[in-house]
Amino acid sequence: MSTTVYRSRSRTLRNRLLVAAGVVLLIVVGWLLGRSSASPAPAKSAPVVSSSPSPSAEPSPSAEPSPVPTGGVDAYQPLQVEDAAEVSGLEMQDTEDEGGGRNAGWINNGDFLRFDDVNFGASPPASVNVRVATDTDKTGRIEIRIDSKDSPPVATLTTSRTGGWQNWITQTTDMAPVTGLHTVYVTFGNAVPDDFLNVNWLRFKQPS
Ligand SMILES: [Ca+2]
Repeated sequence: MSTTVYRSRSRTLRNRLLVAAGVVLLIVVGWLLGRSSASPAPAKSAPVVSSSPSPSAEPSPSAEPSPVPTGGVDAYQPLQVEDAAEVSGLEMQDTEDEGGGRNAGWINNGDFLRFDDVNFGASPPASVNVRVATDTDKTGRIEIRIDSKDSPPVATLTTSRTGGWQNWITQTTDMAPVTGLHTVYVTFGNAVPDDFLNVNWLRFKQPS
């Protein structure tokens, strides 16, 4: 009696499990069918790979010669102080120098000028000219620095009286080699706080 009951119960349980498994199977099949019809066929949507050559056929970038930077401001034309991208501590005034324009005046210790994108080209300058005037007995320094106003100077000039604040002379000094595009800082130094210099322009010179 009890054996029959157990068989009967186990058969009922097995039938229920079969029905449940069938339902699950139907759900899974239905989901798979819906998924395959909703998603685009990968083969049709795959992008066409271009007929570009294999990477090994392309020239290696390191094999190319480094190009000379183009653009910017020509280092071998006068850089007028009035065209500086930044001036610090000094003021501009109309100049009495030949060619007219403006000059920087009231220059004292710690003042500077900044010129952006100065192009020295592929071969470096040998020297730099700076157009100056001063009427003080106190000497001072003009220093040319590259890319940072705190970098070591590539050129240094010492200034002394020219005979008047509008008596202009061109001073020249040799400089360390610089090529390519750079920010140029012109910094001014003096042992005393007094104004010591006027500057009209500067120009880099290639070897003659
Ligand atoms: Ca000028």
